[in-house]
Amino acid sequence: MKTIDVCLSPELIHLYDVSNKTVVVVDILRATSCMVTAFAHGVESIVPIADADECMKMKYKGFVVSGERNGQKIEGFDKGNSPFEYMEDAIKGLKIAFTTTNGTQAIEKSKGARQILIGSFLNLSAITKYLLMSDHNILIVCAGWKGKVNLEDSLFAGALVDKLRKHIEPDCDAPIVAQELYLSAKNDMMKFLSTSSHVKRLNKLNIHKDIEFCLTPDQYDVIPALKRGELRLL
Ligand code: 3SL
Repeated sequence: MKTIDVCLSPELIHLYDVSNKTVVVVDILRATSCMVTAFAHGVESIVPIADADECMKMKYKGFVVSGERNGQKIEGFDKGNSPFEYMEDAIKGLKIAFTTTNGTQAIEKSKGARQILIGSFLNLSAITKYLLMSDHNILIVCAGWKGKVNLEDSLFAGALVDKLRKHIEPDCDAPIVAQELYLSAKNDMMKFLSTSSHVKRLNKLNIHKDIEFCLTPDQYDVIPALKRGELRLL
């Protein structure tokens, strides 16, 4: 039977052998939710970049530069990190260079994996279907917050484990922890997350509707995947 494991923070990734695994990177609030939304609205490709200055340089190569630090759009950048900025018709066909506080760092740290996919509640069923068909063991890498574990990414990990569990064996205890967390939160995830550190942080920026949207399952049937340093539709 295939196995599934959950890396609750990118700081723990050295404990896993990713070379033979499909890695699903998740940053529910809000990086991977934005990426999935952008592809669902016709973006051609996204280059995830860990460093903000490196990302800015991509502007001179014709890329739209997007992202945030500590939740706020970076000065001089074209776009920030709200999914609602990636729903316009004008984004069709764009090439975006993207940097975020945690999400793009988690992608960087996952490099070396057999395959890297971008997950969010918005494409939960699409990811589930794909993983059920694939032959490879799975690792969900939660972006967390600056190396620390967070609730929202752990909840997504639990939701995915819950959907796959009948067909896939947990490799360790983290998938069981995540699934239990999800089962206790699934009926009202907004309420469950109301005391989480990142929701409190984002509420200060007045972006309640982003949080609500990012927790909505199955809005889009797309899976972004990393190929030669850039994300494209699978
Ligand atoms: O950390 C990240 O990658 C971001 O998604 C954080 S924020 O939601 O934009 O604050």
